[in-house]
Amino acid sequence: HSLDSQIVIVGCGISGIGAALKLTKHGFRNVRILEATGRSGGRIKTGRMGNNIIEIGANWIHGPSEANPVFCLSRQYGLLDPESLTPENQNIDIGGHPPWVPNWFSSSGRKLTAEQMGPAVELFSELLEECSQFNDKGGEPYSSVGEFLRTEVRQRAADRWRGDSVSCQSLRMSLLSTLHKVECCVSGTHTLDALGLGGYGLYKTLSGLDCTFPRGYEGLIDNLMKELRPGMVSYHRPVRGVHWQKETRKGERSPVMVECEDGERISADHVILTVPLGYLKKHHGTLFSPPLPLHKLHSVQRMGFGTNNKIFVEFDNPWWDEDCEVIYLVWEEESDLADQVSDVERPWIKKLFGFTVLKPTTRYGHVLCGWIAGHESEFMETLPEQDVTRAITNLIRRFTGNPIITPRRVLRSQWFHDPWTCGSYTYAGTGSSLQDIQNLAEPLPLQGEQPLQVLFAGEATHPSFFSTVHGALLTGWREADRLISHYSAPGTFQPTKS
Ligand code: 6YU
Repeated sequence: HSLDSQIVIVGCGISGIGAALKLTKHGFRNVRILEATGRSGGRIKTGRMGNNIIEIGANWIHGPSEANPVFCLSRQYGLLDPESLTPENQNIDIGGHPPWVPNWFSSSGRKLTAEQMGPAVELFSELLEECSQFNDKGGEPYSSVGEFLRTEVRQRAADRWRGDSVSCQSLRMSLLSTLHKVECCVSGTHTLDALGLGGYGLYKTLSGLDCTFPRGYEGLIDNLMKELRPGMVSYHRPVRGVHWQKETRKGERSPVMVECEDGERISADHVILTVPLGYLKKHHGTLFSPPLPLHKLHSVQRMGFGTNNKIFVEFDNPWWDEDCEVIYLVWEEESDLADQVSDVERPWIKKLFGFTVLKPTTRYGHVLCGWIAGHESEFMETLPEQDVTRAITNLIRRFTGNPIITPRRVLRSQWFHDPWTCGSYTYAGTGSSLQDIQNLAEPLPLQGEQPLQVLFAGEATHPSFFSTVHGALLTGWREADRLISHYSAPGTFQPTKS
């Protein structure tokens, strides 16, 4: 009977959990999840710093509104603050960039004003908005977001700021360099030169002002896990091989064989693979036999997967304004948007764009979350904790002009060296297009006696919500639906557009 099919899901992140739930609710009896680590949630990971809850991985529900399944589930489980549930909050359309109240500090220890900085912020958001339109318009005047920004910034800044003082113009150029680093964090890339200009507009935002989980993102995972049959997940069970068949003999059962790190071999009719794109990039050569078809492999290579890390810093007293939500650090001598990592002497800490402020203060005390992307972020992961603390302390002393200020505690994430993630999340690399994401999502083999042996879910496979939790969840549901229609109405499966 079709409901007796053996289904193995690799990975117990939100996409794997979503797939398992949908399949078991439909009635499939033999679904199991193999997870490499000792926990569920993957890149949804809530930790502690002292008495505070902190998010090591995913931070916000991006676009919390009716169209967002993560919002709807979290509301159903009672995990959100009342403000995030209001219709007003759901209707705010921020286009991916929340209107946070900023403070700007410069490397000479000065606080900068909105009057000085405002025009640079406006120019940068205007250019990003233009970037997101190339996908619909078609055509890429430049190959990367970085190249487009560099060229346009030079022209427009010279035109617009002609009447302003040289020092003011130069500070604005320095802020543009900081905003470049912000975007590297948002997209999880080393440099905007690696972001495809056409691909940039593939990412779609939903309405709703981004919100957090007062008791931690992992509450969502805990609630979902309670709905799964106990024992369905095997922890500490990394998969090292997926053996599929290009051609099967008629009537042959369980055509896929999953090989675990401990040597165990599990036969299955279908495998849903939810491992991160970073893991696939690194291990596809040994993971698949036969190897991935070339078009699929090329898409794995063209799509980008970079690193974005957080460094949490706790203070006894705030050095930012009471209403401040984000702190930008402006290095005065920096003035271009080029990839500056070629200078090996350049300290890694310069890539940290600044901090977001954990709110409300009544809950968190005075805790900042620093953000750092790219190779410098990957290097930071290799340093002993006290080196990171020292670099952060010196940085804050310099930008505040206060030589004795000392953080109470520092804690950082290390996503690049996480062997089961190998980075943070997906971006559309230069030369990539929607076709690449569709190739990533394409099952193996699509046709033949035994189709749908290996199915692909995970955030990287969502056409417009890659890099997010809601994107990941939707792909888990999509692959479960693919199997459900395979048995109930073969040949009719159409993934929904969103
Ligand atoms: C979101 C946010 N957020 C910050 C940081 C990170 C991510 N995301 P999983 O990896 O969860 O699961 C796979 C499992 O597989 C895992 O458990 C592994 O252990 C296991 N596994 C691997 N190999 C295995 C093997 N061989 N055998 C067995 N098991 C194996 N998303 O919505 N809001 O604020 C953030 C953020 C630091 C690291 C995020 C955020 C991304 C999500 O966390 C992520 O997509 C999902 O959790 C992935 O779930 P999954 O199931 O696919 O994989 C304009 C424009 C630009 C475009 N980009 C824009 C935007 C925004 C992205 N924002 C992110 C921001 C933050 C801060």
